[in-house]
Amino acid sequence: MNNINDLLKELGVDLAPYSGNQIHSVSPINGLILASLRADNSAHVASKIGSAHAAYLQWREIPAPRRGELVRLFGDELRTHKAALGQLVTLEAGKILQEGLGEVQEMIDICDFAVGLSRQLYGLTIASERPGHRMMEQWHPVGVVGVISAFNFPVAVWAWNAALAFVCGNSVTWKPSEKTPLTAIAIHSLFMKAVARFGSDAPAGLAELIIGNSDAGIAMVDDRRVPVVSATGSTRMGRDVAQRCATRLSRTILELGGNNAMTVAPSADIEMALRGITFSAVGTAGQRCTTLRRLFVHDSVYDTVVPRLKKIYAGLPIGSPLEKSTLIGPLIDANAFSAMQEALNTAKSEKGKVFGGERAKVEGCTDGYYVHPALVEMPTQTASMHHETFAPILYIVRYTDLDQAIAWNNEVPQGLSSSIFTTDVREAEKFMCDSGSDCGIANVNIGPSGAEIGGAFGGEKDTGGGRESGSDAWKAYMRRSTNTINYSHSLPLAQGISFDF
Ligand code: UN1
Repeated sequence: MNNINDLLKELGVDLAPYSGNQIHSVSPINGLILASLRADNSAHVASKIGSAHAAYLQWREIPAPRRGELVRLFGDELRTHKAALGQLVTLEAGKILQEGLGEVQEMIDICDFAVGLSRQLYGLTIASERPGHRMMEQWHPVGVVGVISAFNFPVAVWAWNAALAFVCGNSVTWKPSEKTPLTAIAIHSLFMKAVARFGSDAPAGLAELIIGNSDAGIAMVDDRRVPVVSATGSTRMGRDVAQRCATRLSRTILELGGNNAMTVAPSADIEMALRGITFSAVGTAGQRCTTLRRLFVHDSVYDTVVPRLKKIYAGLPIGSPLEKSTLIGPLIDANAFSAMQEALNTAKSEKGKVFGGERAKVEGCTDGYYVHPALVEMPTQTASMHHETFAPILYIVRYTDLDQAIAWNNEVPQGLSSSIFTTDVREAEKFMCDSGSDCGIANVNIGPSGAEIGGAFGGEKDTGGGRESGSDAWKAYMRRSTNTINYSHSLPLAQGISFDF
């Protein structure tokens, strides 16, 4: 089923309340408009945040395991509609069907995680220095969580944030990318189905959706009733969000640009490394924040790895992401294509040898921007390699010394993901130790992309420092209260202070 109207119908989406002419959902597959929608203005945003705040005041009273039940029901909706939703992601974001389905699976996984978490929002008990006293920590809901998401993971990123936020007792307002409003509307309507099945203790306004341009996002970020803003996208956008939130001293969870590297060491399992490189460099047409962008290959294996890689690249099926055999779908739009060409030209001016990178013709999709993924052999790590270009460009540099490769890994402003292929335990541990990779993710014998939801996801430096998804990332969606309880008959002061009167 590739017809947009059939898909929306199956997902229970009614576009009537959203119809307008300000936001256009354009399919990157063929450049055709899927739907035209109206944009929320700042008054709409304020009113949605008002409803979300009122919903939070009620929702926080519901016991956390019961809140988990709503997320469980939502996960059920996702399971039921996985195929249709995966296809919608493919139509609107252009990623291949396998990856569209994978993204929905990530949502299901985080729902399962959050349901378990709803019975595990543990606080500590701490030994008090005073007799007859006990200290403990409690975790409380924080309020309205504002989520900003990007086109490339149009549904999963919201789910990582929202599933945790809901079990933690918060409400959520969501400003998705203006390039992918339909997937957001579909998710919103599936969530509302779960709310209807859950019953009346889920307040209206628990999940609010803001369809609009960046001014609508700014209105949300500037609203004092939003104590946590979780933003995924470019470093430029994240810096603006961080500055605005700093003005009103609200919290941010930032998941911004990546410029992820892989080191292929002399002892690497080359077949595995080639699989890892290819998936992480060309998957999602190079448009993941975790995409492999820089490859450091040891001198002793360079002349094996690079020719093999060129051969693999030359045979990769490029085409409509709706075709089962396609592995490389389109770039999101014309701007992404120009940015890629510009980056390749700069690489040439830095003595890079470019393989691939041209526009690819795909029959029936003439207005889509399809490209041959590019390999660029560089003499060393050059200035342009410090920038993230959201396209399938893989720069390759030869190295001789692991310290040099780790230094290059860490030299760029971004710090999201990294990996090493080696079968030498010393090298693997060195790569992951205190003086190894400085990224939020450091993998051994797998590529830098395709993280599971169980780990905390995010990175350092220009990546923004936030952590989402698994591990203890939930703590960012709660406020901590430290409680000291005196069950004695006297009032000793801490630090032994005497204050007698
Ligand atoms: C993103 O590109 O914004 O690790 C997220 C991965 C996916 C998430 C990517 N699980 O590649």
